[in-house]
Amino acid sequence: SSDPRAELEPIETASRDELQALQLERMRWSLARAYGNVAHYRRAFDAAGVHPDDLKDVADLARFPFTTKADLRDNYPFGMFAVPREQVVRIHASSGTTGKPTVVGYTDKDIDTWSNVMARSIRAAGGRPGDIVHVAYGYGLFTGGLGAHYGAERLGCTVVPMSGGQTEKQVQLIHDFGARIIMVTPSYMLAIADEMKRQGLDPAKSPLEIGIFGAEPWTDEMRRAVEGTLDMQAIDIFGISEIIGPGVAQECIETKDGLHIWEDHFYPEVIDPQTGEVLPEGELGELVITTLTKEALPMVRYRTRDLTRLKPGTARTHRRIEKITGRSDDMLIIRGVNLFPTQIEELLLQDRRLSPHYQLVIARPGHMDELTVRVEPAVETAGDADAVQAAAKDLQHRIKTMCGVSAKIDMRDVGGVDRSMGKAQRIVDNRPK
Ligand code: ADP
Ligand code: K
Repeated sequence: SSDPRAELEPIETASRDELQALQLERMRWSLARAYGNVAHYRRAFDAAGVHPDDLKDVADLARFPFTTKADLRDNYPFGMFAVPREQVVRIHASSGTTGKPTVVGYTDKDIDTWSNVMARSIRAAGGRPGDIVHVAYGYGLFTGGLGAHYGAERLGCTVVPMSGGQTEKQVQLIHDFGARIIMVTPSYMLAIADEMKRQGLDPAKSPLEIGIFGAEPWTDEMRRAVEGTLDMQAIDIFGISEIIGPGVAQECIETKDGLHIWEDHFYPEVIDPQTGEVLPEGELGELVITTLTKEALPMVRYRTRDLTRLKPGTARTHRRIEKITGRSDDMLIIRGVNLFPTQIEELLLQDRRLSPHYQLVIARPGHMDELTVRVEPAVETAGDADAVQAAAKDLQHRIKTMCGVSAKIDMRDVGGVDRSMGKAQRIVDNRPK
């Protein structure tokens, strides 16, 4: 049908009252199972002096303790599971830059739930049964590839399970198969677009109409650049392995303004990261999520460390989170000034002489941290040494005036900034450990 809203699931447009009644019922179930089946939760609830029966209203959730990544590490690998290991049909693990990975598990029903929320997400992004969906998120322990894959299949699409890497082949298959939708990190999309140009193809003429981009922060400037270069819609998807993987929240193609968090499965709160207090809707803070239906790995008030604010729903009544441009872990403090990598991304995309590929290198040659921004010129500018030098100088100046930080610019040749096939590594920390 021509009206995409005609295809919404009833729960997507349920009234707030209906949704909240469902949330309360499911939250009770989830807290009781966490308390009954997971030693960690029993200890934590007891220590906080709360019991699942204390939950009379969804707002009572604020009395329950938070769960953090450290809790998952302490219970590595399977200690947080709420079902016998034999009922776990799938394991994934999130990267974790240091030490042990964070392990997550799914029952058969969890995989079904995940497929459904991912199908709903792809549909909200404009996907339809019959579409060819090219999945360039990595397959494997990372949740991106298989999450996208199961969701696209559930929606009734034709899935191309390409995974990350083999960039030349990505380009070939996108064109030969006529993919309408690509699911990939925004940073790797840029690398694929560069490869199209290298092969003499005009990215705007590619068959792609919709990109479902997530797994890393990206800015509205990046959205405009990608939409312009590839003549496609760039839509944001948010996920986190501990909660389920991709498909926790999704921007819809109708508004492209904030991501609906699928509240029938994931209950959001935004807290003050310092005090832990729940903030009123609309205020900026740390996103905390409680799973309402997960069997294998219930998460109670999981601290995502992602910074955002809650906004009301639209035609879809599920509330939205504002586009996430920073995670507290990625915040640099350079001589007392806070800086998120996406602030640099924004500046780069405002200058046509520069490419959007970048990394922030932190070193401590003496007592103070020093920031070097590693960038490269746009292909069109690379041959003009004076223009490149001028662009570097302007960038340094704008970083100082817009972000308040003094930075050196390390201008590389085209292709000189490391490309990632998945999540971009924006920060290179060379400080002594
Ligand atoms: P990790 O990155 O911790 O190894 P995950 O693969 O589970 O593990 O990644 C989840 C994190 O990725 C989120 O907490 C968030 O920081 C980031 N992320 C995922 N999707 C988005 C998005 N659309 N925008 C910004 N950040 C995102
Ligand atoms: K196109």
